[in-house]
Amino acid sequence: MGNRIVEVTTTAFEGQKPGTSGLRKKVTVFQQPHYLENFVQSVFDVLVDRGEGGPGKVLVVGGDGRFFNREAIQIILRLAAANGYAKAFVGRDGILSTPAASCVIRGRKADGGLILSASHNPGGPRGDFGIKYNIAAGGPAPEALTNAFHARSETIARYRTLEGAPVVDLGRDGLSALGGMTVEVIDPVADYASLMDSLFDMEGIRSLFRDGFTMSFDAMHAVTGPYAREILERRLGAAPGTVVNGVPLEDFGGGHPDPNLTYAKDLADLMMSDSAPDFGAASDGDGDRNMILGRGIFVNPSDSLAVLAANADLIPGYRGRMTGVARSMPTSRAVDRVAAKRGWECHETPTGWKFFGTLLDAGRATLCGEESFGTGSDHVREKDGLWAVLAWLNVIAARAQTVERILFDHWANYGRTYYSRHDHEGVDAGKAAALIDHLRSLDLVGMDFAGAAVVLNDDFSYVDPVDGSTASGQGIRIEREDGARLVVRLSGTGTEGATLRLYLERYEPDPAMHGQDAQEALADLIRAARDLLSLKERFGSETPTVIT
Ligand code: VG1
Ligand code: CO
Repeated sequence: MGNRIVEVTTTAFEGQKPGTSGLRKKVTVFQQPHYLENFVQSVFDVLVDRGEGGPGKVLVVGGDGRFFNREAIQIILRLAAANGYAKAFVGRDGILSTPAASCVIRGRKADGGLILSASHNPGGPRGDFGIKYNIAAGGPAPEALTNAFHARSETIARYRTLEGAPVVDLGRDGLSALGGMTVEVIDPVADYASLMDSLFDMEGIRSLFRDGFTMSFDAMHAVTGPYAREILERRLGAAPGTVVNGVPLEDFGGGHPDPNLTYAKDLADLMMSDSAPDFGAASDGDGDRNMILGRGIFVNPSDSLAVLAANADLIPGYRGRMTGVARSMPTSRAVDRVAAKRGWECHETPTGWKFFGTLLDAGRATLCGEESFGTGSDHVREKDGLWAVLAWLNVIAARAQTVERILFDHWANYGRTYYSRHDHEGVDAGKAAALIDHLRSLDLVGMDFAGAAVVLNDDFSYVDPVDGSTASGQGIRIEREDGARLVVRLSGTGTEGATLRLYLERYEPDPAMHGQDAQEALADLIRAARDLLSLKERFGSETPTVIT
């Protein structure tokens, strides 16, 4: 108490423009005096104008625990108090996974939340930091809002904070006062764990583990450790040690907490070895991504979405209430085939979870997913790593089949969509932009692409069927008459150079052909893509840095 609200004069920083998922920059950028304050005040200014933030409002704050998380939270709390917020819920020790933050915003009826995360980007003093705003529905702010934050950040001249405010003790649950604002430190896991209890056949999964089912969950030294331990080991009875790398570290143990075959290599190797457990899974820095593996088999995220949709009736929280599915444009069309068979709506949105929000709110999508190891549903408004793991466990328990059996059965029913993403990380940003411009200028319709004619070639744009908002320039699509596709876009989450992403897919209806390696099945398309893009000439190498 007795803390004085002060206005601090500041000057605008260039480039405070949120990308695919919030503002992500090097930690050193965020550590500059006024940098974080400017952005947070810009967010609050926009929200106050819209009646969604400031006086009397409730904010949720938490992050993935990476380096600078705690300092950032203290700064944010002081700005929130000085801007008139009535209450802030904060995860203990500043921790909230991204899906848990969404769950808390919704469950505690907050007006929004600030989530501190750069997801799977490396952490530590030389790593990345990030911040994003989620709206009252629990989802990432839509583009109209993030554009407004950016515009405001370009003209900001002052921010409001508390002078002489104490550092809030984030280590203990409970209430304290910060200026006129009440801070409530909450258990970061509890709300989320009870939501999971309400969705899945927990007893069915418990008996699976009781009967000797084995699993390895790699939390990658990131935020899901405490969530996975509580849910998998304590509530579901998975053997102690099921969760590995389960203590969140500020630098993620020096690793790259991205659950794919490259960065979660230890888990992938284990699952392909003779000592593989029945089931393997991993999650990313902020807990919204998932990787699913069976003994000796990797489940492509696009297939994972399709399998979960096809089996949704086996999961109590979804039985009989599937209305639609949605996937990001570069995600394979495996789920479209399930939707077509069941008569559900099927939506194709731009990359980034923010585009699913309106569809989920309107009840027009129940499950959604992205090829980038993101799967989720209308239970929150973020993709949700552990949710996907529990959904798979539920399906495995209900069907009493291995992951491999479930996958091959699915392909036998719906056909298999061979799919792969090739990333070229750290390429020259100017050259990458020039490549996209070049692709935009082409019209390939009618031309041959690796043995079949192109029927569609455009730069994807999207009209939201719920609110009519539009997004253009979302990725180059080259689609053949047989449905095979190449999609090319640039990453919007990196902090250095550019990352070029190539997405390839081809449909194979014949079950006799379902056992191929994806890279081999796509080899012709991959070759044609590299040639069309002149990767070697433009970037010096045509070999991707990451293949998923
Ligand atoms: C990537 C993925 C995208 C995902 C986004 C945020 O974006 O491709 O599907 O929604 O990351 O995920 P981009 O623009 O780099 O391709 V996370 O787990 O980093 O919050
Ligand atoms: Co993430």
